[in-house]
Parts: sequence; structure tokens; C-alpha cells
Amino acid sequence: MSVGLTELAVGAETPALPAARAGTSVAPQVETRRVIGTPVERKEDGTLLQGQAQWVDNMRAPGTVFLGIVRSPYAHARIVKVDVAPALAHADVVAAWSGDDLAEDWNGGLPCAWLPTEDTNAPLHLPLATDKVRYAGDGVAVVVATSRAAAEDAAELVEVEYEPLPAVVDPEAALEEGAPLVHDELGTNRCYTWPLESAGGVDELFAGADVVVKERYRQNRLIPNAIEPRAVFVQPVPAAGEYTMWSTTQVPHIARLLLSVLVGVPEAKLRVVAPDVGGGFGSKLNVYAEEALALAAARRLARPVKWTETRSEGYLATIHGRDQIQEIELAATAEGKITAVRVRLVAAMGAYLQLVTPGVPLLGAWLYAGCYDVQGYSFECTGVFTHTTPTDAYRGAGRPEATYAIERAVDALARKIGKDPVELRRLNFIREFPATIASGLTIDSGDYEAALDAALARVEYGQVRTEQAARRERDDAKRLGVGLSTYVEMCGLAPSRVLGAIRYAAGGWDTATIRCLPTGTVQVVTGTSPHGQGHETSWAQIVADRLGYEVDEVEVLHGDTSVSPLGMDTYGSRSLAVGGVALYFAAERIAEKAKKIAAHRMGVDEAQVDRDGGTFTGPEQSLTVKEIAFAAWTAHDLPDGMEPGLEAMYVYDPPNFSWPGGTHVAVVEVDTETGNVELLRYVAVDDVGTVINPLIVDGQVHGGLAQGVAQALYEEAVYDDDGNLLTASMTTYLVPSAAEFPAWELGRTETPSPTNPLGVKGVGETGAIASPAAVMNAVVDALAADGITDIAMPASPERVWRALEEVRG
Ligand code: MCN
Repeated sequence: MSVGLTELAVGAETPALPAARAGTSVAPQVETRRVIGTPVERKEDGTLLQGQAQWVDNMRAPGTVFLGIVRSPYAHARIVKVDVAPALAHADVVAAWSGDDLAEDWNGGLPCAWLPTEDTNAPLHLPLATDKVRYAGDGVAVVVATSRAAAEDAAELVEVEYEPLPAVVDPEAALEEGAPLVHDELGTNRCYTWPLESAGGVDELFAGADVVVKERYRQNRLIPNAIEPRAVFVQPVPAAGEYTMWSTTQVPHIARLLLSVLVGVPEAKLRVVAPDVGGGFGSKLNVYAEEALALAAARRLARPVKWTETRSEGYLATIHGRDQIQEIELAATAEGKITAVRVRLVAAMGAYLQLVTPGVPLLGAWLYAGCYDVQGYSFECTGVFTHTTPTDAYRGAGRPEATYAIERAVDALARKIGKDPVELRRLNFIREFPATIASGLTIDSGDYEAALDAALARVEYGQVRTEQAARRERDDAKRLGVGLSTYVEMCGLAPSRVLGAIRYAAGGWDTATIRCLPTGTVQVVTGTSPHGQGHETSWAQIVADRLGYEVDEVEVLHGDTSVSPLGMDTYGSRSLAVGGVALYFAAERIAEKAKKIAAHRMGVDEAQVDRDGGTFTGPEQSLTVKEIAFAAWTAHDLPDGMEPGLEAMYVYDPPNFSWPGGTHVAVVEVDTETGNVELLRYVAVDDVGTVINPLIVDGQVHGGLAQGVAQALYEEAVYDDDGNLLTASMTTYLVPSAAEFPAWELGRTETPSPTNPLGVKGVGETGAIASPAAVMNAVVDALAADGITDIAMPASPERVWRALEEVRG
């Protein structure tokens, strides 16, 4: 199926804005900026740092029972027999069920909300397997016991007879004729093929190009490592048929809807709470088997049920990220003007489709020409089932992959035509905004050259090149490399009609409610669900700024479907650009009503009242929003027909994505004797539009950089040919610590987004998106003179050393 988006005229519904909106560092779009833009310390940190956070695993209720999941040791096997009787004989076991025992509890299977084409293969994915297991870690039975330890012990007593079958773990091998099938009934391992409508006469541009580069890259499979493992706790009220589920989820609203359908609990009877959630990075943007099992068990047993994963269980049963093979071709003129980009992806889905598994590569589909002005564009992705843990969104989701491919390929082109990678980028930058790019979407605003210049000045590019040449000259075993990544990404997911056009099952709007309480404080109810991003602080800043409260007077409530019934949650760096903007509009609604009340109480015409933030001034008198909130509450003297109270809600559907961009520069030292890569310096100049809280933004960039550099240098999930996860713990899956990183050097340019009145763009994923390319370009740059043109991620010492051995002969 072919998808074209040009007809959507993204950006057409831009709200009316004050005049000066384009260019770098223009004036902020909101008139008052007393609180927006200041580095307020995070309100949530006291609770987190003093051990007063509410983690799911700390929840207690009398009579709680615990789940232990029996997981397959095989990547592919027929289930011959599951005997739970030995587990049931355990003194502390309350119940034990096989997949067949629970089959009647499900309406369909675990949900996938994004089937990119009409003919996408979406095989049934039951919370417990019944016929076959399809990856090591696939659940086959569940044991319920009165303690977690007993549940884990008794799970080992369940006797499962397997008939092992051959497995396939490599996505290209899985497409070959005769490969073991993950889902027999499909007759193929292909999940879908999704071509983006090709634009601009790609074939002709390639045929007429002076230079063509063709590159092939592998996106290593990654394992998310949120600091808090996954956990779920369900408390039923059996007589009422009601359930409250506390879950370590990023998506309480989405989870409520989908679990209600899957388990058959009416949506209005299911409350999902995401209390304090210790990170997710996409891995908790899902509806998991264990949530469904806990809910079904609570219904069957009429008791509270809890499950908490161990870290090694999480490595098998929580989603993985990336695992794609990329082919990218650039057509260019002799001087390096890129005319067309052609991309083919093979993306591993893993054994089943989780919530957005097939959609992840599509999130990068529009971005493989990066921030460059190209005429022709063609993209195609094939999703493939393999006998591995399902993949899904992991910080950046599709966009790190796109950035990696185009940025590495631009460096390859620079080498081929003998041009400095900086100059090649300058030659190709998009310079006019809004820019409708060849892939069909419209970039709101940007100034790529400003970020590039700032980054180069900071890193002292000329000096680094001089030092690099000097080291080569004296044949220093420690080569120096410098790598750039000039990126643009699309986040702030997303305009609902675009999501509809690309067959995502839900909308992309979000909600905010502001409730001005009579005694001078405010409650904000948001549909976003932060799990480390500091919304309690930055949302309070927006309200404080717009309505004249102190930050500490604003309480932000979130992550509970009973408190905040409407929301689309937190992922895709969407929360500020959607939920934060909803908050801005809700504040405007408050101000509109407050102004009417102020005029009424002053006995003047509304036109005679001026607003400055939360202060309303008439000819003789001023009233603050706090005073007006009290008057609205007593309702003793309101304009005729006006509703008492000062409360407003806004549901905001963004007219466009938001498009952060910038330049990252990595400087590495590569030891040609040991293969060790040391990241010496890392400069990141990001443009995320108007900044609400620079402290939080810096923290977001730090975290993203750590994950992106980890992908480039350390982390990789490795399976053997039988589908055993060889990197099944932190001793073999190398999660770096702060000790492996240099002090990040951050800078910013600021090009406000013209599509929202705050001018904001997302920041949550920029670091992870830009950095793998910068680091790997630096590694290859260090070794280019030795004849090396590519090293696969992660650039481990062994990999680098082997590559050098090969060229040394
Ligand atoms: N912000 C700001 N000014 C801007 C942009 C953002 O002050 N111009 C602030 C926001 O107000 C918000 C924070 O930065 O407090 C992040 O905002 P945004 O970019 O909208 O991203 P989200 O809040 O939607 O967070 C999602 C994003 C994603 S997709 C992943 S993955 C990720 C990330 O955030 N996972 C994280 N950051 C994480 N941080 C932590 N600690 N833990 C995770 O799991």
C-alpha cells in the first residue's frame, strides 16, 4: 500500500500568532515570560530523593497474591503438554493455569494499535502461548501464590513438555525461502511491506547523478533499562465488578481502554493508575501480557494480585528496540548537492506485534533525507517476524535510525568526493521555512546553519582537525576522529488526522484542565503521564507564567484515569508540544472568564480591563486571578447566567508535528592497538523551540545522549542461532555508567515553532536521535585514513580491532 501525505496540508490550522515568529532567537511567543524559560528545580525530586515515591511494587493490600510466570527456555518449540499439578501441590500456591486454561478469559489477543497496511499480518498474540512458543521468554503458564518467592519457586514446578523446533533470529534470513516460520498459519515471516509514495522522479535522478553512494547499516538490537522494573498490582472490588490497576506504565489511558477490551472489564469499571514510574524510554508504552494476566487473575480469584519482573525476566519479556537493516543510497552532483535519497529497510518485529511494533520504522520514514533539501525521495520498509523478543518503541523510535543512515551516508559522500563533511552539509541544508520536504511533510521552522556554527565554534573544529592531522603525521597509535550529526526529527505526536492517514488506531490530541481553587492554589489535571520528564514542574511553570501564580501554588495531577479520565499519555516527545500547549489554551479560557468576572465586579466594560498574566486592571482597580477565583466560588456576585467556579478544560490536537533540530559533534580517540574508543568530547547544540525549563531540557538531553552513545559504543542484544539471548543480564549487556561519558557540552539555538502559541518543540528524544551518528562518524573519521569506511554498532574494542586487522592484511 502506498501512503501519500501531501494532501494533508499539515500546518494549515496554525493558530493566530503575534507577528515575529521565524528565524533564530526571535522574541518568545508569549508576552509574559517571568517563569517560562527559568531553571526551576524539579518539584518532583524531593519525593523521589527522600524515598517517598509511590512505586507499584510498594503497594500493599491484605490478601494479596503474587504471579510467577513460567517462561519458555526455547525460542521455538511446540508445546506438547503443560502440567500445573506439581505447582498446585505447593503449600503456598493458590492457583496455576496454563495458556489453554485461560484461553476463555481473552477477547482476542494482546493489542497492536498500528497495522501499517491493510494486509499487515497480525497473528493472534495471547498473553500465554497455547500451541507453540515463539521466543525465549514466551509465557506458557502462570502460578499464583501467597508470596512472590513462593510464586517464583512454584513456577519452576510446572512441567512443560516442549518439542524444540529450529529458530530464525536474523530478519533477512527469516525472509529467505525455507526459513523456519514464526507463525505457521501465515506461510511467511513477512509482516508487511510499506512503501512511502515516492516523490520527485527518484529513478531519473539516480540515473543522471554524477555520484551515487550506497551504504548498508545495521541498527543493533537494544534492551531498554528503566531504573524501575515493570510491575502491576490489581485490586478488585468483586461485588461491584470494579478493578483498580496500578501499573508501571507510560500509558494509563491507552492501557485502560485496551485491557478493558482484552479482558472484558467494562472501561468505566477499570481504573488504571501510573503512580511514580521510574523511567520507561518507550518500554512502558505498551500493554503487556502480565497486566492482562494480573487483571484476569484478580477477577478469577477476587483477590488483589501483584507481579514484579526481575531484571533478567525483563531482558526477555519487556520489549526490545531497533534491530533493523538499512540500505540507503544518495544521488548527488559532482560538487555534492544531494538530489535524491532511496531507502530500503528490513525491520525485525520479533515474534509478535506489541502495541506499535510495526509502526516504529514508519516514525523515521519521512526523515531519511534529514535536514537536507533533496528533490527525490523513496522509502520502503519490510517488517519481519523472527524468533526473538518483540521489538517496539525505544527512545527515538524510528528517528535515530533515520538520522543514523542519512548522517553516515552524508559522511560517506563527503569522503567519496573529497569534501569536508561540514561544507557538504552547508551545501545541502534546507534554508526556507516552513519547508515541505520531499517525503511529504512540512517542517515548521529551523535554522540548521546557526546550530552548526555554534557547535563548530564550541568544539573548535579547526583545531581538532589540525590535531588530527598532526597525529596522523607522526603515526600516533591513538587516532583522533571528529563526527557530526546535523539532525532534524519529528516529534510531538501527533496531528490526529495524520495518524489516521498512516493507520494508527488512535488520535494524537491531549487534554488539560485548570481548576483555580478558592484559597489561592491551582490544580492542573493533565492527560500526559510523566515517568521522569518533570511535567509537575514545567506544567506548573506554564500555569504560573500565564496566570500569575507561584510555581509552588500549582499542583499537577496525572497518571490516574479516575483523576484524569481523558489523555493520550507520554511518548514520542509529545507531552509539551501537545499536553503543554493544551494547558496554555486552558489558561486562556480561565483568563477569558476571569476577565468577565473582573469587569463585572469593577462595574466597567470588559474592554476597559487589561490583562497582564493573572492580573486584571480596570480604570480604578486591579484584581488578581486568585481573588477572582474566590469570587467565582462564592458566586455571590457573578454576571447573570455565568456558571460558578473558575475551571477550564482544553483538548488540543496539534496541526503539525514539532521539528527539533541541531548539530551534535563527537570527538573520539581510537586506539589502533587495542581497538578501544574513547569519547573525548561531545558538543550538542539543540533547537527545541521555546524552552520552558532549561534545567529539565539539559537533563533530557543528557539522558538521551547517554542512551545514544550507549547504542554506538556499548549496548547490543545478541542471540545465538537457536534464539538464546546471550546478553541476558547486565554482565553481558553493557549499560554504560556516567564514568564512561565526558562532561556533555550543551548549547542551544531557539527557533520557536510557529504551529503552537508557546513556540515549543519536544526534547525528550533529541539526544538519542542525534548521537549514534555523531559518534560513529567520529570513529570512522578517526580510521578513514587507515582505509576503514564502516564499523558496525556498537563499536566495541574487538570490532574496531578486527576491522583494523582486516585492512592491515
Ligand atoms: N521541555 C521544555 N522545553 C522544551 C521542550 C521540553 O522545558 N522546549 C520539558 C518539558 O516541559 C518536559 C520535558 O522537557 O518537562 C520533556 O518534554 P517532551 O520533549 O515533551 O517529552 P515528553 O515529556 O513527552 O517525554 C517523552 C520522552 C520520550 S519519548 C522518552 S523515550 C523519554 C524521555 O522523554 N523517556 C524518559 N525522557 C525521559 N526521561 C526520563 N527521566 N525517563 C524516561 O523514561
